[in-house]
Amino acid sequence: MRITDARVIVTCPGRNFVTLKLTTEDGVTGLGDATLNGRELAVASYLNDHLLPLLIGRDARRIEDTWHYFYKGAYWRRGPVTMSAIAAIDTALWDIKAKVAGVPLYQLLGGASRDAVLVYAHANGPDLDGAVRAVASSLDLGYKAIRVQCGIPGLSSTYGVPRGLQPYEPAEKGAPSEHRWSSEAYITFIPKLFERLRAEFGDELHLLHDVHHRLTPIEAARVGKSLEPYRLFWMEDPTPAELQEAFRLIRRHTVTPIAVGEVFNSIFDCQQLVQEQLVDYIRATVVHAGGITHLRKIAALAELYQVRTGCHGATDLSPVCMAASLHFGLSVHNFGIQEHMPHTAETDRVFPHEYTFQDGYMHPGEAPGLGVEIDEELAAEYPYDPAWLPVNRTVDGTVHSW
Ligand code: GCO
Ligand code: MG
Repeated sequence: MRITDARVIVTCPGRNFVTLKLTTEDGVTGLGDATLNGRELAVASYLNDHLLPLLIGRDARRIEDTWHYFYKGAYWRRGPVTMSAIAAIDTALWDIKAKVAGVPLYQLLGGASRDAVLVYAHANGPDLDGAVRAVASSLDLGYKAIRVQCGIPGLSSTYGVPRGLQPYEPAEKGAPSEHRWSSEAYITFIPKLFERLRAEFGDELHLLHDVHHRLTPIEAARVGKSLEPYRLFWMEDPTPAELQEAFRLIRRHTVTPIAVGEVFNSIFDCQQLVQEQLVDYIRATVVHAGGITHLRKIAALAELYQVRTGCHGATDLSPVCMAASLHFGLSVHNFGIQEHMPHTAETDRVFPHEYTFQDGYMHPGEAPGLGVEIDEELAAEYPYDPAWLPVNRTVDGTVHSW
């Protein structure tokens, strides 16, 4: 079953997405997400200029071989651009294989390990009252797990908190905006947020929080310790994970569970954190970590150490990635939770899909393959529109992790 056509579709139905569409000689099509927020065209070029000319004519059934052909064949390894491009090919090939078999993809991944996939919502408030209101609305929608971010007194902008009434969307048109940050202000304020939330909503709700790589290891340890009374489901990205042994220090001081991995691209990024049991959830995703094939290997490594999955699922990961994540999450044994930020109506129209949300859980549906398609005519009405993620500086003007 030869691949006869491979096309990269770049579209901006509210935000930019890069999608790979493969077609076989029998006319079967498969989709893969290749979106890398703020660096979209680098992946499009990597696919168009370097991978797709070698993909045409290959046997679409040889998923594992194709993965290694592009990973080892490039000589240059890893990195978000390379791994997102390989992920897109891999996901599209799994889509094709499942469509040909006439089954939803999760059936090829071992079948369902659970009835549905627990997802967490985002609740963002400009202040404590706003955060409480945002959590209440997510509860009304049926969510059982909610990630809460809140404006910090004294800081004019904070990660996760939208400026107006629109849902949070960090990439902005024009030049990157600059945020100001104070770890001191954050560390003092954040326990007050979760104290209030437990007082308002009780113990049953799962509460999550994203530190977004901003603290030093000892600061992160202090935050984890101060949040212990509020029993978080997880504290995400407490410190940048390039320095993996930093997590030993955090672990020595706190039992607040830790989630890391949305910027990881390969199993080698996860290895030390998993093997030393320095994290509880690994957040690598289909699109940025080499596709279904590679993410299953990461999950298998994590399973040995009782580390569970918690795939990244922000709006900059397309509905194609969301569908793939749900098939993965439904089937993998050590699934933990899946992030869910609903896409805009325009995006959902460009990517009609079978997955559904009900009572805090999602299901990928029973359509053969991924259960998501792309309306190419509609996609063409939304041309690429460059946008950048913000840059962060501490209050004295020093560049800091965003
Ligand atoms: C999350 C993430 C996102 C990222 C975004 C960057 O936990 O959902 O941290 O909000 O910032 O995906 O493009
Ligand atoms: Mg995050």
